[in-house]
Amino acid sequence: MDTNYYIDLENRFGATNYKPLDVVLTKGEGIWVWDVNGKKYMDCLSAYSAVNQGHCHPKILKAMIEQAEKLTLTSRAFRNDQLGLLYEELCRLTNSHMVLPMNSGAEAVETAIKAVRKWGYKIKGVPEDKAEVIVCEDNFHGRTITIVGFSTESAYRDGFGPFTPGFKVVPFGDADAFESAVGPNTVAFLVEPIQGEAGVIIPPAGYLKDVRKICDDNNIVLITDEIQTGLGRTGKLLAEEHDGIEADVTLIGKALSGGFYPISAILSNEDVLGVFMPGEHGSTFGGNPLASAVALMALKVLIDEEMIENSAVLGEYFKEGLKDMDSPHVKEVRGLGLFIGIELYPKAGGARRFTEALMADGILAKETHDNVIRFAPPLIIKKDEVDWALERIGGVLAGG
Ligand code: IF1
Repeated sequence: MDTNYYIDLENRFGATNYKPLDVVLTKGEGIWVWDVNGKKYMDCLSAYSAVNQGHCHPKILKAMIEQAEKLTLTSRAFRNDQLGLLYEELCRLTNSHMVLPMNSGAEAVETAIKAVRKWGYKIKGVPEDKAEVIVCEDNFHGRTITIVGFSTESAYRDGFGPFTPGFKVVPFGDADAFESAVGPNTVAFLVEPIQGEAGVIIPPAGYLKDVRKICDDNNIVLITDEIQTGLGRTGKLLAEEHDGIEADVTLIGKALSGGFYPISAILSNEDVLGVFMPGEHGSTFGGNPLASAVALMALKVLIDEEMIENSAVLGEYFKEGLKDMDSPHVKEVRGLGLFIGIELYPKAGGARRFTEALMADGILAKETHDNVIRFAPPLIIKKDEVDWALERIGGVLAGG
């Protein structure tokens, strides 16, 4: 069967909410994926950082198969012998006190919003139904009605109202603007350490430190969405470590399973997650033994195989290589670890033609917001593989 057969099937029967590059993948191993014609590509998207450990990591695969043969799902009506082990490991690694497992990133965000609202009423003493959460312009936190309701991107929100009230939007990277927006009923500030979808936007140095202090001074819960930046992507286990701060609530997902399974988690101190009483929140699949066993191994290989250090070292190397490139189109190269964006001048005619040219050359990368090409390969990439990519990216970006 050729590429067009699969594309036609998707076009005939699939909802129209995506416009993927026309490559049909059938196999993945490490940083490489293959299409149905046998052509090999370097994956520089990593499923939006869900496969930080590389495609089909053999140890995660083994853990998944072994657990699938034993027990996959109990629901939380009963206990299982994997979930507690995952809790303990997550708390140890991130210095958290409590964990709540969910499935998707958006569910983790929703859960955190529920938790901080309840915390606001029970602990902070905010009057009923008055809790307010402050978020940032150009945020991306997922696709539920509540989340798109506080998005500032019209494509994500238009036509989906009415929305959940109780959110205030401030510019990203501006701690003063956040402080000015704080009111007596502010319960939380929700922020991405680096805005991914907005175009790999890195806030000014000291931003998270300032935000941390403002939250402390005003008894506000700091929630960091590390669903994309977490688990080694930026060269640290959590991006907050770059700023030497600890959020009160940290959201992780994506690479928590190394791409094998949807699993997310809310990590917090006891104050915040401690507000949930039995029956007040849950999920059929959240915390199931298959997900827990997969996540345990996904975390183990991330650390044992030194992927986080590799992300820091080769991310810097990759970024410097991109900066050294002679291209009339490149306005800025920015990034942290293996989370890198190239912003093009508007006159370059948009990033899509470059991602299409890269695909022809054997590199899968994704444009975001018209003018940014994002490079986020699995964290196991090696130096000679970065060199291989740089050579091709240089060729594509040099063109007229
Ligand atoms: C899609 C973007 C990336 C996220 C952060 C929460 C979520 C995401 C910081 C929700 C999800 C995904 C969603 C995916 C594409 C991708 C994405 F371009 F849309 F913005 F990565 F940059 N917080 N991001 O990045 O997690 O519910 O999807 O598990 O196609 O929507 P989810």
